[in-house]
Amino acid sequence: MSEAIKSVDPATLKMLEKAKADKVSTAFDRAEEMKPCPIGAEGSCCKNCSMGPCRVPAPKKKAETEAEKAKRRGVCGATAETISARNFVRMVAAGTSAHSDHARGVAELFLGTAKGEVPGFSIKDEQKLYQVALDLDVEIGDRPVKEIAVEVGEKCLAEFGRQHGQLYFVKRAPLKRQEIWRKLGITPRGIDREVVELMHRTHMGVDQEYKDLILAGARCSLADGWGGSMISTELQDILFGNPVPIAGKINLGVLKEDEVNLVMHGHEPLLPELLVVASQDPEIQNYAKSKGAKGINLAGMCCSANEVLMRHGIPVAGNFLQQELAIITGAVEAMVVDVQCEMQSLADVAKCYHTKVITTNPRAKMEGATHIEFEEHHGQEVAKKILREAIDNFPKRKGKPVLIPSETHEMIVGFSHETINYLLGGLFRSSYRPLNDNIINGRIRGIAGVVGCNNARTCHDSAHLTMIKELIKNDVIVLTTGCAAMACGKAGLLTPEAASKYCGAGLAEVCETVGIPPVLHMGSCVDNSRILMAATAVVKDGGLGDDISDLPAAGAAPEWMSEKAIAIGQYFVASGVFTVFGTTFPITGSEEMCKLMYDGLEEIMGGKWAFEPDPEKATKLMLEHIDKKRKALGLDKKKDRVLYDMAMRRELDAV
Ligand code: NFS
Repeated sequence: MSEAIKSVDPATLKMLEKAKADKVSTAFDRAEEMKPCPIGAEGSCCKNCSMGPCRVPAPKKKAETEAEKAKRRGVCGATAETISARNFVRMVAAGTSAHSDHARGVAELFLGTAKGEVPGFSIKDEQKLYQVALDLDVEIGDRPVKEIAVEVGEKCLAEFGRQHGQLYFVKRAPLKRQEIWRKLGITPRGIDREVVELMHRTHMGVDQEYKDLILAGARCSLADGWGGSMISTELQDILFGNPVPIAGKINLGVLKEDEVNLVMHGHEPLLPELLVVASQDPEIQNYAKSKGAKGINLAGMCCSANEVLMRHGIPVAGNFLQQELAIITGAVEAMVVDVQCEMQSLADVAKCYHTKVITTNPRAKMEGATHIEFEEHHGQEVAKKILREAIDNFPKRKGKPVLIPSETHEMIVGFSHETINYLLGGLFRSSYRPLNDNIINGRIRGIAGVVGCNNARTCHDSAHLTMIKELIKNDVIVLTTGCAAMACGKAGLLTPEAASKYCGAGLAEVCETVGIPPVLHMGSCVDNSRILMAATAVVKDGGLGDDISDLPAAGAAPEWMSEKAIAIGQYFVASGVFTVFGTTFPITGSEEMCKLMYDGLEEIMGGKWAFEPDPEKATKLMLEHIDKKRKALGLDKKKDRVLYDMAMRRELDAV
């Protein structure tokens, strides 16, 4: 295999060298050794019944006769487009389930906390509790906080099993968007219901109309974006605090040679919150010292990292493709995992070093790992037990070769949509007005949400960085989450200084005036719901149309790999966003599906998909879309720059 560059991150490359020397196999190696199945990659394999798997790959020659096309069917007669749509929406169902099961766990813990039954947790952000209560039609009046919180918890939990009507947060969307969903019959009812219905529809012999399947997939995805993911974000904010800008550090260099290194990997911030507190306990600190360590160093990995980074400034060891590499440093005493994005190989890699992999969630066990279950009623003891396991492991590192790459980068993170509101408008006039004004006057050309995973089949972090640098160079402000956000952190894009270094003159001017980075880290993957809220806030502030689909905005996941990413993409599209995915795309085997997803959807729901593995070309598509929307809003004509005085501002506010 050719010596393609595997990562643009020097720390990653150093660790891959070490892996080679240590004879440890990583995802990078396995991706080289095993080629993906081309039929599966294009979504043309149906294994939903045992008459198959049936394969209906795209025809080799372009023009296919009707007779040839008619032959390209599964045993049951399913067409390529039905198979492709079924596979696609099953990914949406799985992604929605992942985010929503996470949300259910948070809602249960929230309710327990509100009732005072869960030691170690409390309601930290009362302000946000009141805001959320209003959206859930919970009366505030002069009721005690506890009572309000219990009702909020109960109502959120009921959203999963709701059978009729619509999810509460649907009404947060712009009115026009809600109307589109209603007309299409895709307003999400209950979260579990949408997932179950999608699994039913895609069972052998049920829904065989690909457009109908995609609409059902949209409905399910909306139950994620405006349901499960949004519930996670909101309740986590109330429990742990709404993020505000905070400084942090990122990359494998955050691991420390002389301390006990514990990496928190996964997605749910519940146990990590307790680990943060317990690690500061003098008893635990002294225990670490008794074993010869200078202290305890907590670091995050994947989306758990984003959660504790944004709220506590805990350093981040790396993103998805760096999970094995953290262990390969030889410096990690324990890697604590919960759910999602954890490679099964961690247990094998850990065998080559002294690292203990500790699983903590009853839903996610791993052969070869130690299981210490996070039981919320004894959460604090569990956290201490895990820390002691890590500390006990520290002496085993002695005498073994350790190589921690020196790379780390500073960053500013924690831009919730409320924080953006405050930063832009100031404490007394919080508003998105200055953002809208700058989009209208052209200093900012548009908004992009660049999110999602890493993928071992493409150069690690490369597509994220190529795309994001190009966007900010073209005056597009970028909102980011997940592994994309971490790629930006490592490359220095999450600092206010990045504005003068990488941005076009207009965006640089705005960022420098407000004092923000041009790329705003909004959190973990469930926090993509914050992007929906930010987009809605921009619409509601006025001057840029009356729906999300009117905004000069675009979304992308250039290095996606997980089913969650597909669910996110689908709810972006169903919310009116033009969304570009890279790597491969699981519908390319059906021409009809491609026509619908890349084109037809725009007419019915305002948003649409695009697939473009080349990040430069993908960025071009985003810019073209942004310009198309600017033109539709009449913002394409060059306007003189106006410095607003108070009178003009008041006039603007009155509109
Ligand atoms: Ni989200 Fe992808 Fe995983 Fe987080 Fe990273 S891989 S879809 S970004 S860690 S969930």
